[in-house]
Amino acid sequence: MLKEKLKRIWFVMVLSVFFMSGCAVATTTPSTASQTTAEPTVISVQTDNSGTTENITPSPNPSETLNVTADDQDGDGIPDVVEKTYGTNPYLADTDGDGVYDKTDEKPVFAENPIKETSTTPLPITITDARVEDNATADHLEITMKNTGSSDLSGFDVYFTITDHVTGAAEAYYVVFAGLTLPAGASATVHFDNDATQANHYYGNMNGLYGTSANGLTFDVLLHAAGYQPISFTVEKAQGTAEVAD
Ligand SMILES: [Ca+2]
Ligand SMILES: [Ca+2]
Ligand SMILES: [Ca+2]
Repeated sequence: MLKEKLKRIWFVMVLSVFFMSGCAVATTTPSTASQTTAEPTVISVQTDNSGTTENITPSPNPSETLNVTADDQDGDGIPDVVEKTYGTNPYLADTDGDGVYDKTDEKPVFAENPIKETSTTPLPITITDARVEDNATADHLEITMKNTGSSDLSGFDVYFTITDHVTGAAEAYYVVFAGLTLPAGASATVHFDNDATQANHYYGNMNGLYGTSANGLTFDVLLHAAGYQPISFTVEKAQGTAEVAD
């Protein structure tokens, strides 16, 4: 009897070792499988990103520092009164938004277009109003847009040129609509009036053509949101007196 009992105990021990080693294999297999599936997920994300947008947001030259004083409100090294002579914005160190501060920018009021969007997905935006005069307050570039899609939109930026009808002089500006998210179905009005204390208000250069030329002006606007094909439209300013500076 004792011999039989010892045999059964030995048999149970052998079975236990067998199952334990089997379990070890079983726990290893899913771990290997999860690593295999994780790899293509990362690759597909990278592919999507590079395929939809190549937009570049310029940033100020890190080798330059700003030194704000009473006479130089934006700290770009050009006194406020001299900015008027230069035709640059005394409230903004980088008037044209190209990433180079006014003092060292060879063309401080002419930015190259940095919007390099490759997406062909239509931007679900309708421009319901765009004006550069007859504003409710002091005249400035003002754009009202409606999100006609079913998703919230963000990542807006705009590039616009201003051309003088008589002299042919031209300026070009790039502006990022920082902090602007437009919910599906909603409208928003953006202003270029230097009133940066209010939401949806951005900088506008009243020392440039818009504020100094009495000739008719054409604004060619390129509006973009990340992942969508940009839309373009034109706004005209009639011949008349120059707008009030600042
Ligand atoms: Ca300045
Ligand atoms: Ca400036
Ligand atoms: Ca600049």
